[in-house]
Amino acid sequence: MLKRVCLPFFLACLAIFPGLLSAAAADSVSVSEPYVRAVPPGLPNSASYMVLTNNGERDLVLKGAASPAAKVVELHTHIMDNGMMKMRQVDKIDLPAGQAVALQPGGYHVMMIGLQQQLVPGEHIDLTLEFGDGSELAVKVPVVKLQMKMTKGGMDHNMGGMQHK
Ligand SMILES: [Cu+2]
Repeated sequence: MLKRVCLPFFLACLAIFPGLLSAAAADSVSVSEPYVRAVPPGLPNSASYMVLTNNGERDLVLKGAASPAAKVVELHTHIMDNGMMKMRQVDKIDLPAGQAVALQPGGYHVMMIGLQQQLVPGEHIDLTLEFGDGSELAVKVPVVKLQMKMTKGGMDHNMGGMQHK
């Protein structure tokens, strides 16, 4: 009895919500305010920032990114260690269902290591976001010149002085 009810119910559900099985993470995530920091010539690294909103019903993860603008692109976060701001690579950035996650200075960022092109304010770079299910989202990221902030005991990693471990 239960089986007879369940199967048609399940099929009916799939018919109504085909997206339950087929929706790619990339289709559920919107990107707002993306930018990548312009850096002076000679500095090898930069970082890009954005707000990622998961408009779907499922929790998703950002697991990586790629760009022709840099040799290596990694997901990073900042942690405070003995009063020093340090960067750490992370495997993924969680994107909870229905929430917006900000990648911003001092927090999560997309690290661009070994720049392959000059980051000129007003121009764009191509960035591809890679999600946990393997789906990808292409983003045009404008290059923006930001004020460098030197703080006591901490240094912005775009100054080029910080080591990656
Ligand atoms: Cu970093």
